[in-house]
Formats: sequence, structure tokens, C-alpha cells
Amino acid sequence: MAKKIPHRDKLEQIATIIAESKRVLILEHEKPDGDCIGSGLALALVVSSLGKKAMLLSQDPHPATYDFLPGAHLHTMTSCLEPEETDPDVTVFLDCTGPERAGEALSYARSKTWINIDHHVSNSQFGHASLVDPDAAATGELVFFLLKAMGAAIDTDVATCLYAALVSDTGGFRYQNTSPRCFHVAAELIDSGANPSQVADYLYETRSLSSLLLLKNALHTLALHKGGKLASIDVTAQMLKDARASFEDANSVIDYPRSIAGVEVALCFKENQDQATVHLSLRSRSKVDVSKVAVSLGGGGHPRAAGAVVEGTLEQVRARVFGVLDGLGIWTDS
Ligand SMILES: [Mn+2]
Repeated sequence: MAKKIPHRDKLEQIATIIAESKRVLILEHEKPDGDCIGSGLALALVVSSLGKKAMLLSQDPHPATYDFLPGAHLHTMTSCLEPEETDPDVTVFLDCTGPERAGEALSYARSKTWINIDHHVSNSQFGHASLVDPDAAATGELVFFLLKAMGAAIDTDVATCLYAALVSDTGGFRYQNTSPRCFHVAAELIDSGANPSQVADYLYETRSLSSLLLLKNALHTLALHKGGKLASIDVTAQMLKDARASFEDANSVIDYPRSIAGVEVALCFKENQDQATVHLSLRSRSKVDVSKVAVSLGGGGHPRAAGAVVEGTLEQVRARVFGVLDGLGIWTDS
């Protein structure tokens, strides 16, 4: 079991700040994913159980996939209140490489003290106290150790949220970030009441009809490039409309080009409704660091999973992205 708490000094510093605070604001990044949602709900539940005011805030809604997680009553969106209506003693940024990743929620971070907890290599080390550990499979893994440092009890609700964060960021314990420590933490969370089959069922075995109809249309655009090492797929604004699908419904579309035998890099181009920007998702199987490609396009992420929002029409963005990929010189070695 994970008896030893890593980063004990930093975690105790963060725990002290939280202990001395009455109003704790927890911020998620734009388009929140399972890791920052699970981590945020878990931390908010614990802070609230300590008799403090806890608010989990995000610019964008939580995808319906995560509706099963406890603690939703502590979550608010920026569209529901003005920055002046919050008066936090401390603001905790979760899973954010920099403060700007919180999007509109950043203007609510009006406390003197900022805490930064993240596992992205590209984190800018902002904040008065920070814990950035790229070896952590998920921010949820770090929040687990923070709760230990706080001496907080991890009940079934908190365990479920953190377990979902781990499952989500490791793709169900399948990605390269899946480490022994991550499994140790997962085991403790199961001991504390998290239900692995229930979480897996919600995250991987349940999908909206819209997302399946969207996938049906998107698959028509599946294309291979670079001798089969690069695969791309498009999700147009029209497809989203026809399937009555949301942007979140398109999240798993990229798994299909990535799954093709021989493909090293997969791209998913998602056209915005205004057709003026395109959300690009990138995945790689084992060799190419797609976070570098994303950063060169103004985005970010991890070596195996990254993304960027690129200005232009679908055709313009495609040309630009293929230009960047051509420059990598990695496609001719077979
Ligand atoms: Mn994460």
C-alpha cells in the first residue's frame, strides 16, 4: 500500500494553507475532463466536510458522463455568478498547466494565495504553493496524497471521485502513465469504497445515442497518410448538427483512427460551429511526442495525448497541421 507520502514537504505546506482557510475556491481547466472533475469534486467534498466553504468552479459544464459522481452540489459554472460574488481565502488550480487554463474562471481567483496541483510536464510552476509531479498518472493521484497529508478521511464518495480521476486519465489503466503507484492508490481507493465495475460501466460502457450517430458519420472521413503511420478523422459542424451531438460526444472519436494497426499518430479535427476555429486532438501510440506538435500550434498536453484550438477553416487547419507533422521527419524510417 502507498504508505509513504511523496512530496511530503510540499503537501504539508498546501495542507497548512487549506487548514488556515475558511473559503476555498477550486478551479478546473476549460473543457474539464474526468481527472480535474474527479479531483475537484473529491477535494471540494473533503474541504466542505471540514466545515469550510468549498466551491468547485469551471468555465465549461461537466460532460454528462460524470453525472454519477457525488459532490455535484459543490460545483458551479462561471455563467452562474459574478467574480465579485466570490471571496476566497485560497484558490486551488487543479490539472492546469498555467492559470490561464482556467479560462473565464481565472477572474474568480481573487484570493491572495494560489495553490497549483498538476501532473503536466509543461506546468509553469505558478502559484504560492505548488505540487507538480509529471510522474503522477493523474492530478487525482496527487489530491489523494494531499488528503493523506491533511489527515482527511476518505469516504466512499471521495474515493469514487478520485478513482474516476485515475481511471479517466489512464484510459482505464491502459496508457503509459499507468504506474505501480497509481495502482497502489487505486487499491486504497477501492478499500475506501470505490466500485471499479460501476465506474468502468459509467466511463466506458455507457454512451449517448448522439455520440454513436456522430461516430457513424465521422468514420466516413477516416483517412490514412504517411504509409499508414498517420491517421486522421474529421468531425464537422454539420455532423454534430445532424447527430444532435455536443462537442463532448466527439471526445472518443479519435480512439478509432488511433486503434488502426500500424498507426503511430492519430488526429481528430473537430470543426467549431462558427467554422472559424478547429479543435485538434492528437494521440500517439509509443514514439512521437504529440505534445510538442500541440505546443507549436498554441495548445498543450501529454506526450501521448494532446490538443490545440487552431484558427481557420477545416481545410486551412488541416494544411497547417500536416505542414507541422511533415517537418518532424519521422515518417520515412520503415
Ligand atoms: Mn490530468
